[in-house]
Amino acid sequence: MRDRQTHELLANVVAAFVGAEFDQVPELVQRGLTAGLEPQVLLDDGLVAGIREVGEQFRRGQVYLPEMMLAAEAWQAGIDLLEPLMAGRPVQQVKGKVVIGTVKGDIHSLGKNIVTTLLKTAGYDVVDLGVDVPASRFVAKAVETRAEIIAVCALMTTTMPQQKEVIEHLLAANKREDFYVMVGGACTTQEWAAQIKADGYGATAADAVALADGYLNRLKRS
Ligand code: B12
Repeated sequence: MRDRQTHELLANVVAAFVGAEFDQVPELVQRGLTAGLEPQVLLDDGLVAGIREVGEQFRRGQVYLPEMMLAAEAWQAGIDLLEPLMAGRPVQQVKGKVVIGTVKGDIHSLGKNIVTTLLKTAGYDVVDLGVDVPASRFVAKAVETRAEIIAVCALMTTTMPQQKEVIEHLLAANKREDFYVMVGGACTTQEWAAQIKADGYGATAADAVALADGYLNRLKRS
């Protein structure tokens, strides 16, 4: 059970996003850290929950693009406090290589960056291709760097088909069996991943790590 103080603080982070009190976000995150809250809890139940609420307001026409951009800045200010604590552990041995990016036509980067940080913390060598990445580039980079895993982010219904495109490029190059492909991002689902024959779907950055660990274990056994 979470104590009342923790519950209140996390609710305040979400409320700061919803109420467009963006300068309060880093202050509240810092207060949470000082009170001993886990960075992962502040991320999942504070920052992620808050920015998603802003997305909902945007969908309902209650806020406009400039507010979403300010929300993204507030998110970054919060992440800047959390990230050094999350990526603290030096990794002894590299587990495997992941090529990651956000698909063509899509410039959302915040989720991809979190997935990248957590994968790195978990011991993966991550090649981050950035945003607006054409399907062919995912494939070319994975081949070039001899990665085991391709992680494909898409945040919009209009750009989700680009995840399928990555798989089609692999098939066309006769390289589908050479890589595990995992997909994620706000609008994607398990059903979508199954439909496009991806190897996995994750709803959170922690899921991305669990999926990657599963793939690497399978490779070790075969
Ligand atoms: C912040 C934001 C922006 C910022 C982005 C800033 C940046 N540098 O990234 C700005 C303001 C620039 C922006 C622009 C736009 N946006 Co926007 N944006 C958002 C918002 C509010 C939050 C996205 C986000 O960063 N979430 C936080 C992160 C942490 O969550 P996440 O990305 O989902 O990632 C998590 C998981 O999904 C998972 N994950 C992510 N990737 C992967 C990959 C793998 C392999 C795995 C396993 C897991 C995984 O791990 C992450 C951490 O847990 C969303 C709302 C929402 N519900 O997502 C809208 C949203 C995505 N945007 C939307 C739209 C429409 C736009 C614009 C078209 C608006 C416009 N009219 O111009 C433009 C698009 C420009 C473009 N071409 O890409 C819509 C998309 C609607 C749709 N269904 O298609 C949304 C859903 C808002 C809405 N409800 O309408 N946006």
